[in-house]
Amino acid sequence: MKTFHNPHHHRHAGKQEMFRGRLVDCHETPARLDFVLAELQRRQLGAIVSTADTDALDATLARVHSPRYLDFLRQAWDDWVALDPGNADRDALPSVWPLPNRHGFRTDVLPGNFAARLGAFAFDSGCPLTAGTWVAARAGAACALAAAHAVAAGERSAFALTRPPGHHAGPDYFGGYCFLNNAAVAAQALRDAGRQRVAVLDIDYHHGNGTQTIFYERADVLTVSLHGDPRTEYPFFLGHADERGAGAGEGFNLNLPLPRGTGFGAWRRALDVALQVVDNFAADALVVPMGLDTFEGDPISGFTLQSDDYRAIGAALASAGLPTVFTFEGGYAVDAVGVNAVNLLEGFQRAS
Ligand code: Q9C
Ligand code: ZN
Repeated sequence: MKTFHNPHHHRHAGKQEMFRGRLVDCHETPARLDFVLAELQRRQLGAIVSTADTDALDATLARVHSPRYLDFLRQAWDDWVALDPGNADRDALPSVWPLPNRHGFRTDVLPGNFAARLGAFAFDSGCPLTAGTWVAARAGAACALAAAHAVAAGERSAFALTRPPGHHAGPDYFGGYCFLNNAAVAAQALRDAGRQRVAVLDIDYHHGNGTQTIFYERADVLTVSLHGDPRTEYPFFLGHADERGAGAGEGFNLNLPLPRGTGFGAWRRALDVALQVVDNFAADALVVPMGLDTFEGDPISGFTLQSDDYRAIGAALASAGLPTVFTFEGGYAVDAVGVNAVNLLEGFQRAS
């Protein structure tokens, strides 16, 4: 399996995230990707290609994110520093929100004040935006695009070693360590390359709210997510079992929330349900937002999967028999994330 690796990923390195009234060190660090890369090299899974080419990216990005969000993100760092020259040494975190859809707060008129604009495009204060965020996120999305193109051209599978992650980023917002939705870019690129029905099967611990929302009213992209129940787990405000899609997309979204503490047996049964739904959809390509934060040792999550379980997950995903793009999402047990990621990919490859 070929890996498309983002050589600019380290330019996104947040210092601290707001958590329950305190600033704590960021969980989503460059070391995460470095561990995966080192393990891929050690186990020789396949060629590793550095990809930052963004020439073809804008057209795909424009199909999954709004123009005003992309404008915002492109300019965000300069606007942050213009707000206060001292900000050059500080990450941007939002501190005021319009509460869309509630209380009449408006988002149709964007404030001139950048701190306010930051809140209009963010849904949490745990996702620092830094000097290198735009460059890193764009190069990451370019990896997702390249992986989709490889699969569209006939490869059985490809791995987009994206960082920052993407599945929480929605049509016009960032949050949950995500800025550009890499999995949505891959799914859209597969559609644009002529695949008629694309399934997204999100196995990160957290609900893939961004991807769900981007495709919620579409019947050509099925979104399925297995995750910690949002009644107790981030992102809290989306990811319930009764969200089934809307309009033309009705019936084309499936959420399988699982309680905190879920182990591999129950998780694996939920995966079988997900795979059956993908099979019924008659997908001709699959995108897997691959979070490894379902691992027992993950510091911010609540499932109890073990390193060997990821091999079995890879094999189960291969049994769908579909051309498959993997994107790298969460996984914060830094010294295990490389082994867990490559176990899954190797499990897939051996079963293919
Ligand atoms: N102190 C992904 O896995 N809140 N994002 C965590 C921990 C946000 C996770 C709070 C978790 C976001 C891609
Ligand atoms: Zn996650």
